[in-house]
Amino acid sequence: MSRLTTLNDFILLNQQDFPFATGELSSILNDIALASKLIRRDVRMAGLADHILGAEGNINVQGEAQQKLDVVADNAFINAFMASGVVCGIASEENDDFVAFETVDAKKGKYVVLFDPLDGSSNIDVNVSIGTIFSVYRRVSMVGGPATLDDMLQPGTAQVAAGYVLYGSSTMLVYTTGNGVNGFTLDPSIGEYCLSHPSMNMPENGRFYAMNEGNINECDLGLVEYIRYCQSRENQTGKPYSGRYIGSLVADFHRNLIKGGIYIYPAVEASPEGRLRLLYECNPLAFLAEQAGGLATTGKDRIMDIVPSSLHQRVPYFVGSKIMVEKAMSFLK
Ligand code: AFP
Repeated sequence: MSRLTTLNDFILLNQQDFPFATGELSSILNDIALASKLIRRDVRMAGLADHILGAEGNINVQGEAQQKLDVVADNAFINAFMASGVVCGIASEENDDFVAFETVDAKKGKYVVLFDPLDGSSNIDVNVSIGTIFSVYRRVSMVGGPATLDDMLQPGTAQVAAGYVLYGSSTMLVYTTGNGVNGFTLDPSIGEYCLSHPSMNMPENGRFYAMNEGNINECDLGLVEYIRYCQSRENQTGKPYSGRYIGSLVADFHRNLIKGGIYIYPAVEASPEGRLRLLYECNPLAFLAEQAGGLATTGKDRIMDIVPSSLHQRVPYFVGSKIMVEKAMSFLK
């Protein structure tokens, strides 16, 4: 029997690929892995345990009803990072403002982590895949002081690591530190993430498109034409692409990463800036997409080049197989 490579083994083996290899980034990845196992445990109990299903009763800064599991997941990550001594602050979808950790040890941390603790959380109550998305940056403020807003508002090109956890039919952790993309599947019997998808490459082209087509009458006419093209026989497959939209960005992205495809959330009347958040949804998946040979743009510009102006900034998002994203962009006026 060949030996399993656990996430821990893999991180240790590849530590030298990371430009600032001091073991600190590795410890952040281990914290994320641990927090994700706690969340997975709760996700698996949804439907059985009262404290897990349903709304928390709060509305977050995005104007969305927080689910109980959103809050559980947010706390699991914050607690893991706060205790790490490596992370000086965080920003997340669930908190209006960023959090600068106050202990002396945390202030010595060189990193900040931006995350969406449970993406696609409206799918929790209906037993559909959800995910966690994360992005790690080196702080730009002075080590020893509190984390600042400038630490959080860095362009995607400054990310040192990014990834996601998908709580699906199995639980997977997929990440990059800028040296390709690797995927690990949780073996629940031993409680370890094991390398299952080494060196992931996104096919250059695909036959899946993912968009909330309920919005079609509110989009740019060029995009309407692109969707018609997807539904026609004019594309490279000679038959209509298959539409697949889960409503959990992580799950839609993961399918496209493996099989090839495009995910689109454009500017629409209700969300003229787009719906998805640049810092903890679009940038991390853009880093993964590019590392796997794909593309991520606003329809015009590269996502990772955007200099953020606020924590919860939204942008239009076109991400996936390179040829498909380029084709979609060619239709936009
Ligand atoms: P939630 O986490 O609030 O469910 O948002 C999910 C999400 O950010 C992304 O994961 C989905 O693809 C997208 O929003 C769904 O938005 P629509 O419901 O407007 O299609």
